[in-house]
Amino acid sequence: MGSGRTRRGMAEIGHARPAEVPAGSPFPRDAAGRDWLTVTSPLLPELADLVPLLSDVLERRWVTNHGHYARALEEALVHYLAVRGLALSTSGTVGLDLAVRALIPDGEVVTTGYSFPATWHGLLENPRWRPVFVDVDEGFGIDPEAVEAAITPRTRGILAVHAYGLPCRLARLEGIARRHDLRLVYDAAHAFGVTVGERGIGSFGDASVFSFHATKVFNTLEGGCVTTGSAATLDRLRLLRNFGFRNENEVAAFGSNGKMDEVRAVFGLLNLERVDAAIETRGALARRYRERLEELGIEEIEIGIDPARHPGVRLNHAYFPVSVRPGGRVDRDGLAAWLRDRGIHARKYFFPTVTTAPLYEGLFVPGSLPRCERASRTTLCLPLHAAMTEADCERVVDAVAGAFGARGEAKAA
Ligand code: T4K
Repeated sequence: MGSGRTRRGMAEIGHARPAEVPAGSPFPRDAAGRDWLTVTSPLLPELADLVPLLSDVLERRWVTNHGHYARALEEALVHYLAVRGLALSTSGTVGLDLAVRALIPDGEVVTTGYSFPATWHGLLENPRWRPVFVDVDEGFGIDPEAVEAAITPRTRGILAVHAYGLPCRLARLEGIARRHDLRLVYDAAHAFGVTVGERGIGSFGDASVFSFHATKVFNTLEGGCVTTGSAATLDRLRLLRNFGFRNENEVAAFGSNGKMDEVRAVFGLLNLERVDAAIETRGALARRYRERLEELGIEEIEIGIDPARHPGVRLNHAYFPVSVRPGGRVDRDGLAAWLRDRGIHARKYFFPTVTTAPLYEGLFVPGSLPRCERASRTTLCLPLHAAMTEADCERVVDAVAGAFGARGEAKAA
């Protein structure tokens, strides 16, 4: 009887939809009855492929703490990401915390003012470190010159972000880190699968942190990892993600809990099989966006990523950022609202950021981050994910055209 009630309850939950659908949910339909087109949608395995692996997890009765599937995923990712060492974590945020703790001595950490708050909240919350925010270059990456100018006798590390999966100025940053004896950690949350020449993006710097959140190119629902070329750092990362236990009789560091469970590892292993196809689809859609937007020639819109400017780099097309020039017919917020009214949920990544959120007032010199400020106020990420079709892409382009009175929707009206 008890189990019958449980089954009924689960069926109800399975069919439940929130009475009031939150903004941005994939559930509602637009006025024309079309599904919302969200900025992203998770890569997910087939149920039929999940079932045997999840049954195996249940049978093993080993569901977390470096289990069979977590170890298999670590091994597979070392190979896929072309890195020497890798520690899975429960999220990208926890991965950042582990990497900073493992590598950066107490002091100042020079970082970018243009990112998702997860990049610096750990630094801000812990008095051991003080983030020093510097501006981005003409792309979206931290400006190496600004990094060098911000170095003081108290500086201990650099925390750079491969925003939208675009590699930072790697050689310049490595040179600065070497010259000033600083640890270099990359927030590679967006950069899964990116390669530079023969090298995986996670092989640069002292460590790189990836996010495996559902919204990323590759996901384990929630999750992440830290990659490093140093055996000593890997050992430290493993210690820190397991409460500091070296073995059951020895606790050797003030660690916390950053372990990935077996269910998520299973999702990861299955998604890994599909991620190259997903990146290819994303790439084709990004090319189509580019072609169609260039055809439209809307002077207020600048496409954020130009693959031609990254020779030798395999991009992952994690995002499709466009910059909307202020003072034109429609600004960024106007375009976001226009698209939203048409069932398209583009996102203002990264808004708010350091310069655009009152929370961070007093943490940087006002006026010192003009490019961050501009990027945060003008950038909009259009929907881009592997479940999209070319027709979805056209729908977005038509809506953008309509917003600026260009072809497409406006012409059709
Ligand atoms: N560093 C950087 C540079 C980052 O961007 C992030 C995270 C991190 C570090 C930290 O990594 P994690 O600790 O998260 O592993 C999302 C993600 O939650 C966040 O991971 C990500 N960056 C950030 C850029 O985006 P929100 O608040 O925009 O997510 P949300 O819930 O609005 O989802 C966005 C869209 O995705 C929805 O409109 C629909 C779609 N979606 C989302 C979920 C969760 C789905 O279709 N299904 C889903 O299950 O932050």
